Amino acid sequence: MIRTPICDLLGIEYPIFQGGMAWISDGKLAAAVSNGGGLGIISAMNANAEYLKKQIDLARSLTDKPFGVNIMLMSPFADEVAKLVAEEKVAVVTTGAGNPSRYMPMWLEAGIKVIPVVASVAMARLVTKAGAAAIIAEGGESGGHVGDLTTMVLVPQVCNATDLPVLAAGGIGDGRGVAAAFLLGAVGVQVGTRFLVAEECGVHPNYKKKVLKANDIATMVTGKRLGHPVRQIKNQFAKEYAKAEYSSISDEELEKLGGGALYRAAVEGDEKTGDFLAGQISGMIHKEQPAAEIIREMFEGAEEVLKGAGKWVK
Ligand code: TUI
Repeated sequence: MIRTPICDLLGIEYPIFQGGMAWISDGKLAAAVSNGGGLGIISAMNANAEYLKKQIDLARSLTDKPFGVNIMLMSPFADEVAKLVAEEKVAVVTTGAGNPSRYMPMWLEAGIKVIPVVASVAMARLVTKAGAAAIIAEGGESGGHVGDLTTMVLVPQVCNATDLPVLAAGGIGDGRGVAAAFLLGAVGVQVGTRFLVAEECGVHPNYKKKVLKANDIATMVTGKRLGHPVRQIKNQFAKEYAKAEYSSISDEELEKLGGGALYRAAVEGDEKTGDFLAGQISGMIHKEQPAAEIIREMFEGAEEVLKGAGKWVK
């Protein structure tokens, strides 16, 4: 059995979070992950408080276990969803794509455990001072909005910079990845892409198919010109967007080109014009499974690897 301080802090069985994926991580998926012993997370994405309230109610109807909400700080509705999670007193709030400091006093006042996703040591230091309960260090192997550093170099540097528990994210898809995260100093992991193909995940079947068919070099990063690099599976949309980034079109036109593309992928399953955000571990995923089975498999695998980890030490 693998148990770490993050299990006791949150009252969960396995030290694993399911990443907040826009248009993908809803109340149903979050509840399935929490029922499987991890921490399920609802994505507040770019939606308003009314949407989020429905998803929180749905999760509460499906599980008695703790779950979290991920707030994407660049969302135009960040203020109203930030207020809602405080009113609802959700167990955990994770944040992404920015600095959560302006909301921290309100969340801490509500007794929420705030666990920001960071992509740099500077942000890890800042959220430590602001009262975070733990930190998720996410490397650029992940899907969606990515930083520059890999998980391999980010996690140990974040561990050196804070006394808080650190979870590793980005590039973790099986037991070997979980074991590696522990060896880098983390006490838990956050996994997005592998839960995308969970049976309980309601994303469009074409999205799952794209991830299941992907190989090691199937993803690419676009969006650097506008300062928001995003990792996704290479397809017509991603290639055309990449080409446009190096053309003479204006930033406004480029922004327009990206609008609605994730919705077209996740909800409509449009393989050509959709934007299929996914991490570099896509090439390691070959089957759809229940969320609880994914968790069990990853931790049984990690246990085996960790038990044999001393074999080169003479
Ligand atoms: O946030 C994510 N993943 C995401 S957000 C998203 S929605 C989106 N769509 C289009 C463009 C941009 C975003 C899709 N996937 N992961 C967590 C994460 N946070 N990765 C990187 C960061 C991050 C970046 C900068 C955290 C803090 C930060 O601080 C900025 C600053 O102020 O220094």
